[in-house]
Amino acid sequence: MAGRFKSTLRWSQVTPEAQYLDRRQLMGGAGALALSAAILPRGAAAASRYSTDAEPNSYEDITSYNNFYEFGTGKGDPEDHAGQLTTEPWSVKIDGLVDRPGTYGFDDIMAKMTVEERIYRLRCVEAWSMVVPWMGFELADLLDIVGVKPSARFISFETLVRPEEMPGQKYPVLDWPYREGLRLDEARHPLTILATGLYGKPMPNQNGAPLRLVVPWKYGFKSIKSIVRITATDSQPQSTWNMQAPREYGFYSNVNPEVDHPRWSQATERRVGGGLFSRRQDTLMFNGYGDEVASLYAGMDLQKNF
Ligand SMILES: Nc1nc2c(c(=O)[nH]1)N[C@H]1C(S)=C(S)[C@@H](COP(=O)(O)O)O[C@H]1N2
Ligand SMILES: [Mo]
Repeated sequence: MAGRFKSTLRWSQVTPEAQYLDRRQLMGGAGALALSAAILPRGAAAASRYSTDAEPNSYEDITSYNNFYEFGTGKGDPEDHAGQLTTEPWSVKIDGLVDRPGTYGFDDIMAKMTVEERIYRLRCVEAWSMVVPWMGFELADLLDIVGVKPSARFISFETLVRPEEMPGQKYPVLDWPYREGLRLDEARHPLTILATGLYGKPMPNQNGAPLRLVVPWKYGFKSIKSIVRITATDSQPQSTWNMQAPREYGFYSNVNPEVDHPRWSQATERRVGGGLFSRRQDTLMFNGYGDEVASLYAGMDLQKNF
């Protein structure tokens, strides 16, 4: 049986998720393990459960149409300028309410993590979207390694500040460093990953090398790039776009077709690369991840907590 499948095949192409779960339940522990080990590398089998089977955008689309204001505000600026960013060596300072604070080398982190493919929808607050085959690991796995103290309620993130290599940082377009934050339960959710690559390759600089957050049910700006600091805190952290325009960008920023941006509708989106005459698509609540994440917001007024 093994020979029928290429090792690069994604689980989502082999069998739908429901069938996969059924089969696992039917076969029970040992049998299920043998099956997945036989036909797929470890990572690919694990990737399946959370990946969409929507067609990914091309590598070209994903690496040439970017938001990364550290390199300029144009969609082509990151591709033009991010090549000059030095990403080796790279380290991440992990501090705040953690048991093992410290400066962790990127390679040391990678040595402990299992990287897998996650094909996620990405919905920018500007009302365009893509489908990206990320490589990465669950943020929760890293949080477990450093040990988050019980008093922590939020995780905050910061991007590198290096104006010599990030020409956009020579101007006060945003209040550098770019900052983002999540509630601890959002940070620990299995859909939340630290991405280290895409299309099976290391992360292109314009997409946030070497390490960027991906939170697929939130607007794209929450998915902070080129992270150098992760902090566990007991109070809601500042976040860049929320500081910039609090009426327009909330702390939560969950994708929500029913809460319009003050200056445009969020009901529909344009899939990048769809061609000039392609129709706009309906935007889905929580970007289509409601089954997985709606419970995180039970009882909350999402019009107020936008
Ligand atoms: N540091 C940093 N992270 C960032 C941004 C940015 O300007 N700076 N832009 C955000 C926005 S608005 C989006 S839509 C996504 C885009 O990710 P992509 O270019 O990989 O598609 O990155 C997010 N992360
Ligand atoms: Mo965005």
